[in-house]
Amino acid sequence: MSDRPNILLIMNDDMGYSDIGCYGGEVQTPNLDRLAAGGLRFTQFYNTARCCPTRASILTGLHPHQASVGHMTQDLDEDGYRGDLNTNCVTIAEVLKTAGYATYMSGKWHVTRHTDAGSPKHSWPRQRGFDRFFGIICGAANYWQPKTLTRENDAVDMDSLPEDFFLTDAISDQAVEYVNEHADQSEPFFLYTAYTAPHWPLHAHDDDIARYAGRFDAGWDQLREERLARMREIGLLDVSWPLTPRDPSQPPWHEVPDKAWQARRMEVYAAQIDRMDQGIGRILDALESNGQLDNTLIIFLADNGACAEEINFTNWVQTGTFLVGTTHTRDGRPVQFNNDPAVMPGAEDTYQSYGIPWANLSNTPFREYKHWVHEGGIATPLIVHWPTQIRAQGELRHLPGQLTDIMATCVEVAGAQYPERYNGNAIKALEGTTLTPIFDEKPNGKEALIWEHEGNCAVRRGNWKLVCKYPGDWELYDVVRNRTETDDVAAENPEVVAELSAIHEAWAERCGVKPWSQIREIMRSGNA
Ligand SMILES: [Ca+2]
Repeated sequence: MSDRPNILLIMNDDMGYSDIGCYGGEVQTPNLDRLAAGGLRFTQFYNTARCCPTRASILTGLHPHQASVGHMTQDLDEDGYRGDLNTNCVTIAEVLKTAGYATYMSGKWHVTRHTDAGSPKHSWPRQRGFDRFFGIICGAANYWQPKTLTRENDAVDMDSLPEDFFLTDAISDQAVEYVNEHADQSEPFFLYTAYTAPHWPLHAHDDDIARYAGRFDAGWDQLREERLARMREIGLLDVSWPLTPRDPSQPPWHEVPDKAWQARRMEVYAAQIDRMDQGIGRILDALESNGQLDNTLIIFLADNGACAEEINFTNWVQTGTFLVGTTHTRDGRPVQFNNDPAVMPGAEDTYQSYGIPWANLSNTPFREYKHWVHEGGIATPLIVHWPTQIRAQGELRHLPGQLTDIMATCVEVAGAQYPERYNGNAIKALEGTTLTPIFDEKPNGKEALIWEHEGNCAVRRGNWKLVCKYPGDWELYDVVRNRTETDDVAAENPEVVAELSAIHEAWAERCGVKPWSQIREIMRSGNA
């Protein structure tokens, strides 16, 4: 086996900053905690607020719009918004293949608008650098019968799957199989494992849910305080940063009428993450038994902050505008869609989300959620584990980083060359900055971090973060003094606002970001 490391990139879907155990949460994640204890936890790493843009950015080392996935997977008539990875970018798999890596993917793709089995597959995993693929091409999926389940380039027939098929387990099992199949190969591998958990719907196994029975009965107010205390003790947060207030749309816990249903929502969500962690444990076991655990760079993160969407889309299902999948279980029972307190979520015949109040807990101590670029939308855990190169164990790293840095890091540790041309096409310059200096607690020279999603914009440079919630005004925070964004100092610092907003404007121009009003009009008019 080569001295160059294997790379295992694990990303999950719609999880808050502080859900997992080693970031202060209630969810039992012994395997992620083990990686954290044997490696590093970044406290200020950022995704880009939503599934598709994040996946485009992490795969390519570019900002989402540069890869033509500035919004979701619709063609919105602008180059930055084609909903389909373009040919002026390369994926990590494409680059590492040129350096002799074997490349595998298990999980959710979600960077193409061509999702049907009969549609063009030029931007499917196998055509974008992966030797092997198993997973789903689209987003949000029923865990027992996911849409667009695909092996290599072919649709998987649900009838060919065992009765107890469950997507989280299938993603884990496939990753284990790749690791084991690769064991006698001489080249290193890149394995991208993209879980859909804990994205809605709230689907989990009874025995996993049972482990959390009563764990959330204290309610969101007390649990947010408890998390804050644990996070401060771990050192993730400066003790001077105040906890953000409870989401103003939500009642205090003591006034909540449907406490049993509310608690159950969070129990199922916790069980979804727990199940993923169990699978990660099996992948780590496979690496270990093949003697590959120490020389594998393992990176774990979430694709966006906790999701506050309250599911109520009966009409969408009926009109087919939002294809949540089949309306019946595999054995023919009708699925009860929507967040209905009369229906306890978790089973195959339910389809719910955990909603605003629990997303608010998931993102403790921050405010806002998936979609927005305040800290609750973009702050993610990032665990890095690589014993042969990273001697520090259980330490925290506070320097900031962004998704584009993952490509830069992979290119460096693999000894690969990021190309200027690929398949005859000019490739846009890499935007990321390698994280390896930060592994050794040294600055990596990153100048600014910049975001845009649905008109929500942010720039972070030095102590400052300029951020707006569309269509609102710029807010300015000193993130060293006030990372929880409770003290807006924009009015006192007009020159900083002017300087950072100019940086954002120039970046938007360079990366093909269009005004959200224009993009939204294209979506509304149906001219896409
Ligand atoms: Ca997501």
